[in-house]
This record gives sequence, C-alpha cells and structure tokens, in this order.
Amino acid sequence: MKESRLEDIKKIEGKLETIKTMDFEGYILKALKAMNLTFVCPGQAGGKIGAGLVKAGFYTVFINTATPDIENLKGLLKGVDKELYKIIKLEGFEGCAKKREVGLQAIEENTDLIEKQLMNDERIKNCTYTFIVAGLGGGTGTGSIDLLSQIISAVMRSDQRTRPTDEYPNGKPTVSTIVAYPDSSAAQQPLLNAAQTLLEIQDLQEQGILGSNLIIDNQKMIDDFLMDETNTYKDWVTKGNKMASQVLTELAYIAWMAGDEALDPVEYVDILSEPGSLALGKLKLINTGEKSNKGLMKDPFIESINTKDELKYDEIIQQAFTNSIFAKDYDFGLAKIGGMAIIKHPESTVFDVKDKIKLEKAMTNFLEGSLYQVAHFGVYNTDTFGTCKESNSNKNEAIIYTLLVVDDLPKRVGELTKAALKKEEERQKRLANRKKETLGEQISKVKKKDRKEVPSNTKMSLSDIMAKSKRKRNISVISETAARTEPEEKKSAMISRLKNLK
Ligand SMILES: Nc1nc2c(ncn2[C@@H]2O[C@H](COP(=O)(O)OP(=O)(O)OP(=O)(O)O)[C@@H](O)[C@H]2O)c(=O)[nH]1
Ligand SMILES: [Mg+2]
Repeated sequence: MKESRLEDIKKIEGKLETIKTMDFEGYILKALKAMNLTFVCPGQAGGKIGAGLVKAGFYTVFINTATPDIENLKGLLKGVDKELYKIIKLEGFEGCAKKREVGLQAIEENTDLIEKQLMNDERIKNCTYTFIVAGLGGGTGTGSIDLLSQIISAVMRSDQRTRPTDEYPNGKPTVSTIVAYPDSSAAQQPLLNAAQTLLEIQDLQEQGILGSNLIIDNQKMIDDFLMDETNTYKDWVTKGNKMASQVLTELAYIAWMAGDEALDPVEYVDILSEPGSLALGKLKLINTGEKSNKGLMKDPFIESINTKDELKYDEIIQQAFTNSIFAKDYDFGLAKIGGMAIIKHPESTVFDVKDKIKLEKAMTNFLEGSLYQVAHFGVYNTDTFGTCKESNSNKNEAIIYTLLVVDDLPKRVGELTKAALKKEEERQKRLANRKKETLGEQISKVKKKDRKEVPSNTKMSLSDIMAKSKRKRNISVISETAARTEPEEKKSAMISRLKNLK
C-alpha cells in the first residue's frame, strides 16, 4: 500500500469522530475511510455549501472578497477543527457586486496570495480529487472559476505532487465544479453571469481541465421545500446546502466500503472526471411489510418506495435515476458514463441475490443505447442503517445511489441559459445602434456649425477649457481601465505563472 494511503487511513480515525455527530446515513460509519476529496469555495454561496463539507471532514479552501461573508462563514465554522480549512481574503476588494470581471480581477490582483496559499497547498496538491463550489449568480465565484480550475488542475498534475497521477483513468481531469443555479426570481444579470460561467465551464471541459459539473438548481430546492410539510429546516438554502454536502459525503465513503462488487475509488473518479453534467440520484427503499405497493413516499431528497413481495425493478431504476433533486430534468438519452451503488442489509427483506441481478439488468435496460461508455456497479452489505448519530440495524431498508454524466444541461437551466445569452445579444445590438445614432447626430451638429453658427463656447474661460479637457482625460483613463478588465487579457499573466509550475 502506498504511503499516502496509509496516511489517509490514519487520518480517518479523527474524521469518524466528527461524522458520528451527524445525521448522514449510518452505514458510512462502516467505511474504511472517505475518499480524499478537497473543496475550493469562492464566493458566498460556495462558502455556505463548503461549510457543510468541512463539518463532514473534507479539507476546504474558502476564497472571498467580502469581509461580511467571511465573518458569516467563521460563524458557520465555529468549533470546527481549524486544520480542516483555510480562508483566503482577496485584498483590495469588498464584494464584486455581481460583476464577473471584478471577481476575475480580484484573483489577478492577489496572485502572490493565491500562489502562497493555494498553489502551494499540500493538501490540495496531493488529494485524490478537487471540487470548485460556487454560486452562479454573483461575481466573486463566477469570476474566479476559470483561473481557479486552471491553477488547481496544474498543481494536481505538477511534478511536486507526491500522490501518483495514475489514479486517474486515462489522464482525465482532476477537478470538477459544483454550481448553484439562480432560482426563478433572478434578474437578467445573475442569469447572464450563470450563462457565461456555464459556457466557460463547458470550454474548460473541452480543454480537458474540468470533469463533470454538478448543478444545484435553486428553484428545485425551493419547490421541494415548499412541498415538504414535515421539514425541519429553517429555510430552503439550509436544507439545499445540507442535501448537497450529504450526498457528496456519502458517495465519498461508499468508495471505501467493502463490497462483494464495489464501486471503487478509481471507478468513482472515472465518473466524476467525465466532462458533462453530473446527475446524482438517491432512492431509499423501505419494506413496510404491506402487501400492496403504496407507490412513492414523497421526500424532497430521498425518494422512498414502499416495497412489496414483488419488486417493480424498472420503476425502481426509473425513480432512482430520474427523480432525485440533483437528477431531475435531464435528457438521459445523452448519458455518457454512469454508476449505481446499492446499500443493503446482509439479511435484507428488501433485496435478495436474485433482486440484485434483476436490478442490474433493469439498469442496463434503462441506460441501453444512451451510455456510450461504461456503468460501474456496486453492492454493499452492511448491518448499520439509521443515521450516524443514531444508527440501527434495520433489515427493511435499502438505499440506491445513482451517478450519471450527461452531455447536456438540465432542461430548465439549458432554456434559461439560451434566453439570457439571446437577451444580452439583443441588448448589445441596441447599444451599438444607439451609439451610431449619437454619432450621426453629432456629425449633423458639426455640419450645422460649419455652415453658419457661432460656436457656443466662445465665452468659455481658459480654466473652463482646461477643466473640460481634464474631464475628457479622466474619461479616457476610465475606459482604458474597463478594457483592461477584459477576461482574456487579465488571465494571461496568471496563466504564464501557472506554466512555471510544470
Ligand atoms: N444553493 C445555494 N445558493 C446560494 C447560496 N447563497 C447564495 N446562493 C445563490 O448564489 C447566487 C449569488 O451568488 P453569491 O455566492 O452570493 O455571489 P458571490 O460569488 O459571493 O459574488 P458577489 O456577491 O457578487 O461578490 C444567487 O443566485 C443565490 O441565490 C447558498 O448558500 N446555497
Ligand atoms: Mg456575495
């Protein structure tokens, strides 16, 4: 066993202690350890989602421009082991007011800090896989995704890495994104930020820098929160963030569970590192002992099905892949690579060996024709169910996790992305027309003056003229600054620093 793996196993003892206080699925207590995933979270939304991941034991780097966001984050992390996270405050900025170019500028103007705190971060450098987490509506997160992806990808592939890169099948990407998409009350600016960032992510995926992208659709979170009569969370954001950290944590532990047939870390990374949208499903099956199938027991995250003597395999698979909050709204005809993990009791009243074979067949049927790569499959027998805080050995419960990378955006996100880009194009056209008109008007005015009129500024004093010319100079300075914030130019300096890493 490689030394770095032994190190990880030593570390897990501590991790399990914190996990024991959480209400994640109880079986994860039986995992040897969690995958060594790290998270880099720029901006406020990234910070709030990341806070839950730190609490689950994953090393996280927070990056922000706004002091109030950082103070709020410190509050969320109160009592958490400081070894588990790092907060980078980008100097010279206080929030980005939803401007992506300012978010980019904030990283650019803090290169020394980023180099010291992020490029030289041993834990990021040597982890198995990194996620960048950000909200798509603001400026800090969206403006920094591009550079951060390139930086992290470069450090994880550099010679300085002690962890061998051969863990990555076929040299695939080492970084994925998790992004929160604005809800339906969002204005054009956040929607445009989201659209431009999604295009940027797609571009980085095509370059082989980014793997899958998990989209947290805030509107789905709100809808489910409103529908749920029994929920105990104070608001949809708290609940949504918890769901995200929970499913990521559970999958990271599954990878290190002993199973007859396991979805092991390399297979898990094989899925995560595939460019496209990551659809995650989770379905809980409960055998209530009733003869009739009561259908779905609606739960916003864990879709539960009452089972009866005869299981409806196709329905289970259909529900597992399409109905969870992070899996809804996808065209599964465009799925590229997938996986399924079943967690069951060794004496399960939900599944027996035959069921397992039939489920696997149902999964193959469901995905047939769409997957052009492979589907990884894992079955885990465990006598620990319930939650980590309060575990039990319920034989009547089973959990199915599904992972699929789809070569498309979810429907709502795809439609809004197109609409936001079109609206912006029209706005730009209108602006260009208006400029032309103004120019035309000016020309006709000059022509008039040439003809006969006395210039209106003949009475202007020298100081007036100087002041006017100074004003003009200032304007030209401002427009030069605006041009300087063009993303391509801003990125070049940082990228040349990155090249020195290799
Ligand atoms: N899922 C989720 N979305 C959030 C959360 N906080 C904010 N958002 C969403 O994220 C978007 C705003 O992004 P922020 O992260 O606040 O922006 P920022 O990156 O800090 O950038 P600036 O505020 O412009 O400096 C909005 O669409 C919010 O609805 C959160 O905790 N969870
Ligand atoms: Mg903010």
